Amino acid sequence: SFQPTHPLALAPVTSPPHSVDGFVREFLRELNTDSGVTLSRSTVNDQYLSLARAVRHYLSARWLENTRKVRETKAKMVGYLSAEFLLGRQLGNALLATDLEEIAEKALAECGIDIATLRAQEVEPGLGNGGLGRLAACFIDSLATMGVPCIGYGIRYEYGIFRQTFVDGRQVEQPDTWLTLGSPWEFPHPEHAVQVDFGGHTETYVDTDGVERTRWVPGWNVLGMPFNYMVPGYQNGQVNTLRLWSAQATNAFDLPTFNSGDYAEAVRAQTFAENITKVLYPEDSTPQGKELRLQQQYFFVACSIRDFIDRFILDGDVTTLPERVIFQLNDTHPVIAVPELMRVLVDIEKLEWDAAWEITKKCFAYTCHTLLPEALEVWPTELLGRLLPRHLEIIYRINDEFLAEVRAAFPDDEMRARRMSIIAEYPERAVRMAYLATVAGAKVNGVAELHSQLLRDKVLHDFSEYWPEKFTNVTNGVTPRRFMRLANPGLSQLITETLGTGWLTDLERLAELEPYAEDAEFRAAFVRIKEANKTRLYRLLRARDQVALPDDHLLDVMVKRLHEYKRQSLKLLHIVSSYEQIISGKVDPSQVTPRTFVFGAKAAPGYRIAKETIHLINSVAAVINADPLVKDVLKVVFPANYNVTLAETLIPAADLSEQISLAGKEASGTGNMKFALNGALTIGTDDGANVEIRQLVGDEHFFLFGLTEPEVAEVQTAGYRSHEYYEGDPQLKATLDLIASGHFSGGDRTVFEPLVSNLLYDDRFMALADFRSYVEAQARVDAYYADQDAWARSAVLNVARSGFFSSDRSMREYIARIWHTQPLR
Ligand code: GPK
Repeated sequence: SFQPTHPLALAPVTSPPHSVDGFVREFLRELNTDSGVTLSRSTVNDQYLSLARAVRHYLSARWLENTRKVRETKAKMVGYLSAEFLLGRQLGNALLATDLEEIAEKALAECGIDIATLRAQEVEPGLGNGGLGRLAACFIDSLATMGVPCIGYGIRYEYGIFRQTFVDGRQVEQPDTWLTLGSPWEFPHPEHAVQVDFGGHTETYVDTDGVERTRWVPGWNVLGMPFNYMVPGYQNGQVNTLRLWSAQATNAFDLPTFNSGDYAEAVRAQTFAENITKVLYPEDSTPQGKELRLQQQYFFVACSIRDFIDRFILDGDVTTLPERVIFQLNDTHPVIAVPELMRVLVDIEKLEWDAAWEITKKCFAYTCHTLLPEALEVWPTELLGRLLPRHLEIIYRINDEFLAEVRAAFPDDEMRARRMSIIAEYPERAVRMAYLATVAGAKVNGVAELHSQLLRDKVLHDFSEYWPEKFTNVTNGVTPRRFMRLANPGLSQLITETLGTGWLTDLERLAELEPYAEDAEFRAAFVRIKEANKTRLYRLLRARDQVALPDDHLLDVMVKRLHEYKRQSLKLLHIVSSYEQIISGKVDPSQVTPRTFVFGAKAAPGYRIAKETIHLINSVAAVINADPLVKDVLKVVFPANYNVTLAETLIPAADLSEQISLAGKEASGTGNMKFALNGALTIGTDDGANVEIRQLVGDEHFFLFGLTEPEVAEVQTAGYRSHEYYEGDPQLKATLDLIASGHFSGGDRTVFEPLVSNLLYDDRFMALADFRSYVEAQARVDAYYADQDAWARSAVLNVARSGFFSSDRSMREYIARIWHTQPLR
């Protein structure tokens, strides 16, 4: 410990002056001192990095102060454990949080630099696949904005979600090299590295106190290096931390081997260790059960639990953990944290099993994000036992004690005990991670009303019967700072001019816009903003994808991961059907509402049908866009590499939001909320949070179609034969026949045969069953859009009635019903 005497060293850390001059000074100091270049010789990248670091200076003081306060006051924290944080670009958010947007723009202008150029230089950290990872990013933004102490724990993947390119209309994946030009937002802390063990075996021994205990004798280990990121609250001086872990070898190389001249062999262990955090698995909702993925999962939660105890339980009394932290399990990916905490408490801290279990049950809560059976992770005991032998033993014991309870509560119901077992026996013995999380978690929640209901009634039915009070719902939300203020400055300004400030952190205040839906002047201003957002999007797409788009079309957008249950194929059937009706002469093009359809979607690299669907979308786009007959009325564009950055330009421009999953399959959806908040109308099924959006905005302002979840269940029980829908609906038949004919594949009938066959003979997600209802709803869209005034009124009402979908509200519900934490005073 050291003894400073200089007054500056004794004073609290301060922020630089909030002025143009002050900012210029910070920027130039970074450029000259840290980048080591003069302004005149600097590159755009030098300037971007220096700008980012200059903005950071304005957050440091509050960050250090917050961290100190949490330690000192022993405030209870949220530990948000997530394998994914899909952050999006950081610069805009940091400038907004510090209220430096104007100052920085002027300061850079005085240095001869256009800040827009520097903003465009940032490569977004794509450390997530889709909704689940983006939700984590929204949640930590809201917690910081509400001043609730939270530490996000995750993985610093060296390569995030792949960069998507198209070659001949087919998806080709490129590595996401987000770190190569520098990473100005992170603070590495090698001195806080944590050792993580794997493999080996367990053994019992008699401890010094005479008690027989178990110990794990690991086979190998790696180091976890923390990288900290600031999570700034919106203009409130609060800064929380996101800590992402990177794997490193404990021994860089094997010296004897190195000395013997086999250099490659000498560094093999290093390569092996560093593989753990090399790349994000690009499967969304379909885990592949790969050993490296389990290594990733254990790696980051082991680091995080050790880290939390070392840094926040300063007196070493681990029995106080439940007063200091609640670890939220973002899906099953971090659930191995449960046996890990038990191992730490029992084997290392030497607590009795029962005492450790009481603590553990209070420290975790579990959020489920899916209803698809194939998305529920199970780990074969063979694999888990080989990688984490002690953890498997602990899981067995948790399960034994749990099943003993169940058998006591339900004597003579052995089937129930088997159904509820954490260990599945078929098709191989495996650990059901969702069950482990449910048994250990203080609370279990779904992510929208319908989803939570289906969790209770179906996926976790036995558990909800046994512990009804454990189950709760928290409907997802999105951060209005990024998805309104940053993405849609025009609309945000109009709202502020109308309502004054304050709505961005109190989004229910959007309800005050309701009367303005009847105000022609307000509607006109709203429509002008929508048009400007379209122009901005089309300018971007021209530069980015070399496509030119007409600006007088209805803009119809479907952006989300490519997955059969989300039914991009149903959207395609609608487009092809509109096209077919024109080229076959059934409909005159002059009768058609001009539409531009935009898709954005990445497919998991190994997901064949998804990739073929991408190929079909691109092929349909190529044919339609080149056909003079439909030139003024139909356009289809599929910009490659949909990501958070593109979403921020796309969503504010949309007129129509496509939320067309099969009812009962989309847990919540969050894109649906972003569109409504930006004044798009939704065409959607009764699924996920669509249900709540429709209830709030009103049926007249939402285009509902499709089977309901109970109807889906009924049709499935009766036996679904998609072929019958094809036979029974001439329009559907003509549509599928056109695809099958080779019209979109240069006459080659084989190219899309698998897709067509899949729809005709399997169609697991019932696209054909919903086709009729969907095209009818689309006809209602066309008719409604013809009345531009009515449409604008509905769009305004969508904004006014969507305040509920702020992630601030989601966080308030987690706090009240699950976490029981307090804002930092
Ligand atoms: C659900 F199971 C998963 C998954 O692996 N990845 C993922 O993004 C999504 N999700 C759901 O599909 C969405 O409905 C939901 O809004 C989102 O998680 C956030 O809860």
